[in-house]
Amino acid sequence: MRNAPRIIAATAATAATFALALGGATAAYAGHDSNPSDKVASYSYSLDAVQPGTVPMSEANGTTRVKALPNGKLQVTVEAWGLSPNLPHAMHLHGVPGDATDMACPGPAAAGGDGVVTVLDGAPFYGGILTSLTSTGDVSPASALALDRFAMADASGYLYYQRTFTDAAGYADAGTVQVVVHGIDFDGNGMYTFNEADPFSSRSSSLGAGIPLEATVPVLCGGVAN
Ligand SMILES: [Ca+2]
Ligand SMILES: [Cu+2]
Repeated sequence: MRNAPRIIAATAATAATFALALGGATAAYAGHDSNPSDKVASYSYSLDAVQPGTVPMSEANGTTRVKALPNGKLQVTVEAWGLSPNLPHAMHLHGVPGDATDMACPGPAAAGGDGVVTVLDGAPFYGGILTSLTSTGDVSPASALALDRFAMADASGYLYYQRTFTDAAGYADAGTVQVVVHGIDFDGNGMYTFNEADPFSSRSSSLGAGIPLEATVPVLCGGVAN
């Protein structure tokens, strides 16, 4: 059965699994400050490859800007190069809800024995999902894997994303979130699928045996702490 091409669809069950596995960081920021005299806080940083160089198609790079606007809105911009082309890339604000805690990004050493930094390998570094950086619709952790609503890389692997969120989780801690971009088409077949003939594409996501590793594997991460 795993030989059959299976493109990951944005099922609610899959998304819920993803959010749960990452701690389901859904705590509300009910008390955040929307005082109109707040200053704009803007954080720009690089997005760096998290995988060992031996992982195919993983040497991307990028930049991001997280801007907390005084009206309670959060603007997130992501620009990346070298991503797997013509595919959507799940992206999230990761972190720890509540008191500001600056997390970090995993490096290649987090890969462990299997040679790949999986979502769960990275979670102790970047925390759970605070906000799903979708292009339209819901932005909660429940949309973590809603691949039909994430930005696509173009044919050259370039991706541009910008969205302004209202009451996004992460607003209160805009300086402590990590931006994580996921998805690597290891075998270059243009799909996030299982491919038993490929040593990487044959693997399951750390989030579930039915999900291809390709769809969820982190490729880029960045944050103020890094
Ligand atoms: Ca593939
Ligand atoms: Cu993520």
